[in-house]
Amino acid sequence: MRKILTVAAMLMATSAFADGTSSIQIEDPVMVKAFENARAAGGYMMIMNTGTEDDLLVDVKIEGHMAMIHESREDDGVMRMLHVDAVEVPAEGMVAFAPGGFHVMVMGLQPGELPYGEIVEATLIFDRAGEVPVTFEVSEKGMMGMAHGNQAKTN
Ligand SMILES: [Cu+2]
Repeated sequence: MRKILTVAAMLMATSAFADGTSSIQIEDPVMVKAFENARAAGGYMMIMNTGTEDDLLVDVKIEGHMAMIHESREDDGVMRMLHVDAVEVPAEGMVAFAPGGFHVMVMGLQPGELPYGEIVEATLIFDRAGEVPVTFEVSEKGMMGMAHGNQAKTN
């Protein structure tokens, strides 16, 4: 009997993450291109975790596009972008996706794809919160896009 109760308790704990009330909130999403026909775009936003447990952003999906999580890092004075497998969003904390740091990278864009003003529906995938939709609007490079000026450099 004790075993059955334990299993039931585990099932209840698991279903708590699938009830549609996500503890993840996204604010100020924007997708920036360095220039109109740029081959890549960078997605920026604030990710807030209002829950009491740490969460992990593990993937990003945009239908019809190749998207991944990148981090810009300065290494001996050279700005590099690295693919990251996961970004921790601490309990009752937040993580900024901003120029010079984390961003959603969309690559392989053809001329005319994702014009300024286009709405891009993306899905962020979290370890605990599951799928969280986010709507980016493609914007012209302003202060927000500065960090992507070096993306064509390999060294
Ligand atoms: Cu990038």
